Amino acid sequence: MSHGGKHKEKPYNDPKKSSKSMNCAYNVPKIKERRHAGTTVNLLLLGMSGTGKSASGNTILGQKHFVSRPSSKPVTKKCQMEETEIEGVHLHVIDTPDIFDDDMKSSVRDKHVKRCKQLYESRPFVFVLVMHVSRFTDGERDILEKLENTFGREVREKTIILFTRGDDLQQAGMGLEDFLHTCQPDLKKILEKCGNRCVLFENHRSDSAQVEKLMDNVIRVTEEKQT
Ligand SMILES: Nc1nc2c(ncn2[C@@H]2O[C@H](COP(=O)(O)OP(=O)(O)O)[C@@H](O)[C@H]2O)c(=O)[nH]1
Ligand SMILES: [Mg+2]
Repeated sequence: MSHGGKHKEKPYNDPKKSSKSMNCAYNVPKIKERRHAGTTVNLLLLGMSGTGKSASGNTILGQKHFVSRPSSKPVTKKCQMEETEIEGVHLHVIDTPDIFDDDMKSSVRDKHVKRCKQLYESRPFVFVLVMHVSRFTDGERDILEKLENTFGREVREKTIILFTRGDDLQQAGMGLEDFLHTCQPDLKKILEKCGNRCVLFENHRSDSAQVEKLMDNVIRVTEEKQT
């Protein structure tokens, strides 16, 4: 997967449309005026181990910078920041370990949280909550509350949900909208609290439309923040 170079050249008003399966359930208004061109946005990838944070980070970067592999144990052990430029926006992509892992010592968790805060200190920043599209676990039911307790009340205004394994849906003949209409009430609530900002990724594809969809949401969050 390698579309990093392509991103650097792409203008904001790229009229390219994405495939149906990667559509966000709630239409994001196309931002006509890209006020953030030339600025830096910090993207913090958060979520449970194995959901695909590192793989999604690599998809965004268009290069395999983060270690991502199947494992019953957490693979990512510390926060790692990599940079790219997409549609004129300089992105700091920050991969994290699962900071809500019950097996993690609170002193270690505090260290990671401190590091995350340091990394996104320079605003604007956006939280990308990564979830496996076909697995909503008990540990994720109150994940938004945990994030708010950790990073503050503004989390919900700045969070985009990124569902991974888009091909699972496609193989079942479903689009993201179908999935969202039938998903668990607790997941629906999380989405609603986050302004229904969500995207679907398939990290085994180098489809740049999914990254463009994410960028639309990133810009939306950063613009909302400024008003
Ligand atoms: N099929 C498929 N596998 C994925 C996707 N995203 C992640 N994975 C796989 O899930 C496993 C865990 O991913 P990883 O990025 O390490 O998860 P993390 O612990 O959240 O960082 C890896 O084997 C990935 O290849 C996806 O979109 N589709
Ligand atoms: Mg990881």
